[in-house]
Amino acid sequence: MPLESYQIAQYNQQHEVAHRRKFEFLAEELGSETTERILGKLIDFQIAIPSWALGTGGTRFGRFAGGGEPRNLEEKIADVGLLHALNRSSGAISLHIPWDIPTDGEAIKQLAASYGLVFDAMNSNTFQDQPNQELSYKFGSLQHTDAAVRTQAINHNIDVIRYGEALGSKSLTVWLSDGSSFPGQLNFRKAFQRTLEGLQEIYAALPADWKIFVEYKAFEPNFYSTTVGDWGQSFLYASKLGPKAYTLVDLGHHLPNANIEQIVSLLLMEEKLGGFHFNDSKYGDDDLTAGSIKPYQLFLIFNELVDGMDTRGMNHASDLGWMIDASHNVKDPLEDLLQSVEAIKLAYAQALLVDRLALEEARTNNDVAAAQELLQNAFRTDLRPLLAEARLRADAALNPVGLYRELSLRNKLIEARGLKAVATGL
Ligand code: LRH
Ligand code: MN
Ligand code: MN
Repeated sequence: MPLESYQIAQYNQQHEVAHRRKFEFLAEELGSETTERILGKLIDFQIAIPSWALGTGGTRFGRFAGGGEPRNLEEKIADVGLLHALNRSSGAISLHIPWDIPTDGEAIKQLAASYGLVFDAMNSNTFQDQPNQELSYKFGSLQHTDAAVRTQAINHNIDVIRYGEALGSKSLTVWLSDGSSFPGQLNFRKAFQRTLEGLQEIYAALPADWKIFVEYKAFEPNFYSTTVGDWGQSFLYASKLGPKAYTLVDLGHHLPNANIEQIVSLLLMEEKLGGFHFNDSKYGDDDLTAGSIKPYQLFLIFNELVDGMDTRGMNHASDLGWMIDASHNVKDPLEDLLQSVEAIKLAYAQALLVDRLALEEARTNNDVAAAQELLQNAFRTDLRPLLAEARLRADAALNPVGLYRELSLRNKLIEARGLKAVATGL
C-alpha cells in the first residue's frame, strides 16, 4: 500500500485547526442532535467501486491511458483499498466477469478482506464476444432467436453466480444490450418472452440469500429498441421473476429529462428497487463523475431514497446495492472516484437534513413555495465540513484528493506498475 496510516494522521493534524473552525460553526447552526445523527449515517455509509472504473475509460474514438493502471484483479483490489483508506467509504468492490475473473476465489476474498473490502454485486457480460466463445451475441443474448445462444448466455450468468458465491457476494446484476437497431428487426413480444425465460432459469440458480438486479437502459448499443429499455420493462421482468428480483437504476440510462427521483420513489413503494449505478450525464450514458453535471437531481434522488427507506426501516448497505458506474477519458480514475463518492455522500447528507415533517405539512397545505424552500435550503447548506468530520472520526483523510495529490500517489503507482500499464475492461 503506497499510503501508511501515519501519513493520514499527519495530514489531518496539519489541517485540523482550519477544519474545526468550519465544522464548529456548522454544528452550531444545525444543533448537536442533527449534527450527530447525520455524522453517524455518514460514518456508516459505504459505496461499492466497480472494478472497471479503475483504469482510464475510453470512447469509441480513443483511449488515453494515464499510467500506473492496475494490471490485474489483485492490483484493482489494491486500488480500491487505497480509496477506502483515503475516505473509509469505499468498502466494497463490484466485479465484471469475464473482465476480472477471480480464479482463486478464497485468495481474492482474503486479499480484499485485508483492505477491509467486501464484494458487492457481480456483473455478467453477454454484450461482447469473448475470444474463446462458441456462439456470437451479435443479435442479442437472452432474446436470441437461436436457443443455443440463449443457453450459452444463461450458463455464463450461472458461472458468474458461482464466482460470486466464492467471494461472498450476494447479488447478480444483469445488464443486457439486447434489442434492435432497425424497425422490423425484432418481434418485441417474442424477444421479451425469450428474455424472461432466460432470466427465469438464471433466477432458479440463485442461492437462497441472493438477489438479481435487472438493469435497464434506453439505448446503446442498439438504437431502435432495447429489450430491457426502461424501468417499466425492468419492473415487469422483476415482478414476473419473483421476490428475489429487483430493478437496478443506472442514472445515465434514461431518456433526456426523465424524472428519475419519481421512478425511485415508486420502485421503493413497490419494494422493487434493488440497486443503483451512480454517475452523471449531460447527453446519454456519459458515465461522468456523480454530481458533476446535475447535483440538484442527485440530491432529489437521495431525498426520495431517504424518505422511502426511512419509512420502511431500510438500511442502504444491506437492503440496497449502491455503487458507482462511471469512467471516462480525461481524469485520473482514482481522483475521479474520490470525487464521485464525495458528491454522493454530500447529496445523502443534504437529504438527511430535510425536515420531513415540515415538508409533509407544506404538501398537505398545498404550500408549494414552502415545500420548495425546505428542499432548497437543505441543498444549499454547505455540509462539506460534516463530511470531513465523519472522515476524521473514521481515520480517513480530511481531504482525500488533497492527500492523494500531496503524496503524489499516482506517481508511486506509475513507479510500481509502469507508465504503460493499462487496465482490463471496457
Ligand atoms: C451499461 C452499463 C452496465 C455495464 C457497465 C459496464 O451501459 O452501465 O452496468 O455492466 O455499463
Ligand atoms: Mn450501469
Ligand atoms: Mn451504462
